Amino acid sequence: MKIEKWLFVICRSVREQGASHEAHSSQNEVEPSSAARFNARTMSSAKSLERSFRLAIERYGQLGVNVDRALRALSRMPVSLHCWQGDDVQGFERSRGELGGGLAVTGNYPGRARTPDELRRDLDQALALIPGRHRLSLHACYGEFGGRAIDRDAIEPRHFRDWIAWAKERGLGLDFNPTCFGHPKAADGFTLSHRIRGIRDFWIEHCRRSREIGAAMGRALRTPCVTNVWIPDGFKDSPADRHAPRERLIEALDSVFARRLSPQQNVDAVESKLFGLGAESYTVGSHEFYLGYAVSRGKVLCLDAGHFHPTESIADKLSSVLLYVPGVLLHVSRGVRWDSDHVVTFSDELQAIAREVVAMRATAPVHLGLDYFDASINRVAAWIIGTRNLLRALLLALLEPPGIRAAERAGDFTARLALQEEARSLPWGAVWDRYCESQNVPTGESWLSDVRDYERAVLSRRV
Ligand SMILES: [Mn+2]
Repeated sequence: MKIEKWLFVICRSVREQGASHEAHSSQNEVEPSSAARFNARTMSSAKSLERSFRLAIERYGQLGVNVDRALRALSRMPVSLHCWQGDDVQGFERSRGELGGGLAVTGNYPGRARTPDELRRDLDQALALIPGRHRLSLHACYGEFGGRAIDRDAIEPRHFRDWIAWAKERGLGLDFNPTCFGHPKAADGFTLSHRIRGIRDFWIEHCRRSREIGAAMGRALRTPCVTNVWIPDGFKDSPADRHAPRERLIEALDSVFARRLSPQQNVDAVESKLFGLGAESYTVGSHEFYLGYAVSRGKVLCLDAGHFHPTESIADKLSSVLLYVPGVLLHVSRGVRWDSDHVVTFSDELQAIAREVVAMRATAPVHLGLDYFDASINRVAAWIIGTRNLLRALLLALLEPPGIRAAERAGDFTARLALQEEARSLPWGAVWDRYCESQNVPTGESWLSDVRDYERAVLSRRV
């Protein structure tokens, strides 16, 4: 894109930013001074931002990188935000037991969303500060049941009507997950592989219905819903029989997936895990189990960054598994010592994952999702920090100088390493700022003051 055109886009974006921010402010009862402050800030920074961007285009141009193409590619990479960050995985069922399932949310920061409307409002606030158009991943326990006790084997698409309407209005896609934890029938740590047939059947019915709900979402929103099955099943201590639960799980999954659904509406994914709290010795749905299942049944494989040994990276797995499975769903997370679901930071690991996503995206679909829950900080900020980091890492990968690959192809590993390291300090931050501007969201850390305003006006009143 020519510089003059970029200037035009910057001016337009500054205008729209002011307008959209004001509209947003009244909707969320934020003081008007925030919008004025935002406008002044944006106007004064637009010029220096444009200068930096111009220099960045020049520098990347010298290395054969087309910045414009990278930005267009980034705008076509939706990230599925996980609804459960907003309320500590509580959901909206009438009665709710212990979270269980080997999961644990830590922290007691005030302002947790307690109703579907509060959660949607928080998501609107987060999405207003994240560049691009994205998706929302819902768990089954986030249905709207009108105060009635609807058990998991009785959920229907109508319980997600308001979520679908909300997503449609905003042009967002939805993804879905059966909730196989936090329920009396999961209290002993087993669901689809339970030794008692009646309990297995209960969870099979729940997962079947979840797929139908996913298809209803995909149909209504005209974008396939990725419905991801994860179960917590496992033993605290060494099992006497590792084989039988896995045989039962295969049979149960085959029942869940028996009905063929249109891939235009619903895409099935399966997610493995290494261990969970209380299931330290054995997990029925291990990586090997689900890799084999996904390959033999043609399912999308979900790779969660926190579900492997601490030194094992999912970045290296993409190029292998995509040789065999029709697609991958990534659960981008950050384990610290264990699967602790910390907010995603701009780590080497994240950059490695994003690099592989970009490298593999032409080969097979890679669906991007987040999966973490931190209740010790502002929950809206947690969404924004994690999502902006993933997008930033994807941008860095899209801006990778082609000389790195060329050096490898030529067998020049000295140049490969030299160029890889030099690429770290290229002016990609200016390109990121430009992207935020063009998508009408704040650049740099200025989004934080919007979150603070929202915290004062909305979150702090939830007592
Ligand atoms: Mn996950």
